[in-house]
Amino acid sequence: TVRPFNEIPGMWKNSVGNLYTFWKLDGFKNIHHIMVHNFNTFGPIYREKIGYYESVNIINPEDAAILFKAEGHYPKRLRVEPWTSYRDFRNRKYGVLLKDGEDWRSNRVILNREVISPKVQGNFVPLLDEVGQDFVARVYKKIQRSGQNKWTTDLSHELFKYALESVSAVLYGERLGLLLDYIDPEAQHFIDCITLMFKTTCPMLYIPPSMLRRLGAKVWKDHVEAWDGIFNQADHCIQNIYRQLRKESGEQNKYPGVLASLLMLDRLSIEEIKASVTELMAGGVDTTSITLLWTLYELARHPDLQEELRAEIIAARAASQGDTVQMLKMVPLLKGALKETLRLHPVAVSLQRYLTQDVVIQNYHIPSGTLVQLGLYAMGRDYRIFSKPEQYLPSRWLRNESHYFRSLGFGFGPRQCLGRRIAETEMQLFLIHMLENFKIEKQRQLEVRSTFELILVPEKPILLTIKPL
Ligand code: HEM
Ligand code: 2DC
Repeated sequence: TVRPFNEIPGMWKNSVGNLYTFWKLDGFKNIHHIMVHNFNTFGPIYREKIGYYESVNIINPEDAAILFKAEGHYPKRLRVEPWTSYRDFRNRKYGVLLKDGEDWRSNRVILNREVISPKVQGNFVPLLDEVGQDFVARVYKKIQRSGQNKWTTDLSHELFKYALESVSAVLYGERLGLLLDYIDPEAQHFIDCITLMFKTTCPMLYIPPSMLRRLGAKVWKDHVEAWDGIFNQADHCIQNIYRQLRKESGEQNKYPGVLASLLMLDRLSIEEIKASVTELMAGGVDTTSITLLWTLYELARHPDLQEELRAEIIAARAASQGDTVQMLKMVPLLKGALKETLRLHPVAVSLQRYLTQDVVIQNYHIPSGTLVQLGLYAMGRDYRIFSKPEQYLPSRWLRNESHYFRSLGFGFGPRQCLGRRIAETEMQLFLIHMLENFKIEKQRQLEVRSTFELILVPEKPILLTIKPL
């Protein structure tokens, strides 16, 4: 017999007390470890209430399948209140990230065609390939300047620039030139604003932003300043393209980029295009750069695997005879490596959906409307779900063990990551170029753990040494 909702284990009765314990445990930074701890204490399902939001947490792939089958036609995830508050405060439109219902769906189907459908990947590859080549050239320069035939550095700042250059190339169809010697202070400011925006979001997940706003709290002011910086820079880029488009019809055969395609298509209002393109530009920086940093870190720790990947890439390069789109179909281990990175170091600590129908999970009845969270970080590290979960083994994704609802780094279904194709292509090309040219090594260093800054990021700088092959 199915057990009632109220019998789900967990600490969901005293939300204020929970918020206090959470805060004492430095929960803002440790939410992923706290979730692992809770699954170990309560088992594969638990209820919780922290501050103003209440949820049911699950960890098993089979339960994830039930969740996503009950997400309905307009899948809705946890609303990031500080992000909607900012837009309401400044009177800006929500983009696809923050919209819900029919408004979300009608925008999303149009964006899908220009951003994530298989037909556009071919347009992105030449642009992203060029950015990858420029990154390699920049690294050679740094190595040369060091005078030691190697370069030891915390690559994160370079990776942020690589990611912004990549996503801008795709969105605007032209290069910003961020990988040149001269650092554009505006681009650097944009990058800093995104990091600040993520950081200042965390405390406001649990304390209503409207309250912090009335109190004149610093965290709200910083958050507004960060989004202002993001929107100003994006507006600037968008205006540029808009003006160009009105002046001339552009070169006929050149792919004009996502923004120009959307403007010419004329199915979304300019304000709607602006809102979503800004979200794409902001969403495309920290996510891919940090995933690449973790991947380089893992490859530095596993030199044999690094060799194996290099061999796969060299063979694919030869077999594809200069057709890069073709080449990307010949690197399964490399794709496995990226999945493996997202298993151990996911960007999103959890995936969430509001149920649109009653379901039974772990023999508990859960009513329609409940917010259910899948603990993505906890799932990736659970030995009941992955064999030898602590080991970085890209080949596990090539073997025929079950992958059923286990590769969820980009989310799932119609509400999954809109930037997924851009992110995957950009990361694959980056690793291809890096491994074709350099060896990645690392200092002797203890394990680097994750810390929660809305997205999960390395708790401390990762120092890598890059040597020419
Ligand atoms: C949504 C992960 C890169 C833009 C999401 C979601 C996840 C995610 C987990 C929520 C999906 C869901 O609820 O099912 C990642 C990871 C990335 C990445 C792991 C890179 C390694 C990007 C990039 C962009 C982007 C490069 C922009 C170019 C977005 C947008 C949404 C989203 C706009 C919201 C989509 C919607 O609500 O319809 N991403 N992302 N992401 N991501 Fe990404
Ligand atoms: C954060 O409890 C923890 O891809 C919360 O590119 C639940 C939650 C809700 C939505 C998630 C968020 C978490 C992490 C960051 C995500 C976001 C949805 C999209 C966003 C996963 C798990 C991200 C990083 C987007 C951001 C685009 C933005 C900068 C314009």
